[in-house]
Amino acid sequence: MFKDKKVVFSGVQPSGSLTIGNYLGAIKNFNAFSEEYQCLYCVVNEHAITVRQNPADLRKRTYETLALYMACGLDPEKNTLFVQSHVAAHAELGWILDCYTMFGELSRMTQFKDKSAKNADNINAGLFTYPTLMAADILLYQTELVPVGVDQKQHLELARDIAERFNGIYGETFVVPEGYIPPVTAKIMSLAEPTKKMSKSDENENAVVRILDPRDAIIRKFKRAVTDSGNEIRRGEGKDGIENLMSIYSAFTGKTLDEIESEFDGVGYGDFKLAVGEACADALAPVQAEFDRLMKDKAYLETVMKNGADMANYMAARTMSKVRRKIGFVEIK
Ligand code: ATP
Ligand code: LTN
Repeated sequence: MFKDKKVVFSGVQPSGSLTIGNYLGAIKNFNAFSEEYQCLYCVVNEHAITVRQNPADLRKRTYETLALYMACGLDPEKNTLFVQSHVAAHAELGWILDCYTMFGELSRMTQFKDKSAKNADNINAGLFTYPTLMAADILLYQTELVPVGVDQKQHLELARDIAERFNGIYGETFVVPEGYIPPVTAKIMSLAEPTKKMSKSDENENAVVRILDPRDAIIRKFKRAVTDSGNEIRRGEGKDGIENLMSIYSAFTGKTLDEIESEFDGVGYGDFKLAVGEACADALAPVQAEFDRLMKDKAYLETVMKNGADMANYMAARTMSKVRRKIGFVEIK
């Protein structure tokens, strides 16, 4: 059925309750590819354990992340939705690619530096090789396009380098993937520190708006968002906080940044923040309702996982047999 379609792959870690950064920077854009491409969207639970996770929470968030994919509009009939640990080939190819990735390359990854600083008591080897597992996720399916937020650009470039290196040694084996980074919402910033990325694992609850936050919490968090000492709703030097709110408002209403500047000409920060909070809460309400409905039916979620895993395993097996043959691993029937 999918034979001639190009492949799109992306993943989200079940490492916390998803934020509007995950939604606007990644998941919301996934829908656009479903007709034209063969899309695989993965819950990357193996990536999540690079930071210590409570087992019960990890299990629960795996269901939740899958349900959120669907609540955000991804139809499991049109997309392959699956869980990383259900396809053993991710870990297998991850190991193989470790052997074609340099220590120096991994040492330069900014996410590794950031996460090592945040988790100083647990700088494990998996945190260091996280990007080779991500390269394996992508290369396993001969992916052409990877929709992600801008924070993943460096990992994506490494995945391309690894693919090219492997192809250079063994001949054409992997498709070299391209990133798709959305124009306005590639990096939603923290509401508390608008020069920092909004991150689902942030300890400050006021810094993050979560897709599942109740309406009053969403509005309250936007009201408290850190801005600047000025009073104009426009882009500019030192206006990171306002610019971030403008991007969020733009994404939820479809208005351009120019339109927003004229709409709020002469309006104070307080009223603008309320408008952003309301637009965000309105847009998320149907997603939340659908999420609640889906979470009541675990059996259905498990059927989706199982079907997704079957399709992903089938596709991964084709790449793996090619890889093993090229490297010189003996295959037995
Ligand atoms: P963590 O805090 O656990 O590191 P995270 O919030 O960074 O998690 P990931 O699961 O690592 O989320 O990312 C899933 C997708 O969401 C990726 O494509 C990532 O680029 C995107 N994304 C994450 N945060 C943002 C953000 N603030 N703005 C835009 N895109 C984002
Ligand atoms: N590293 C990504 C999550 C991720 C991913 C992927 C994204 C793991 N594997 C493959 C795209 C393609 C992150 O967002 N931190």
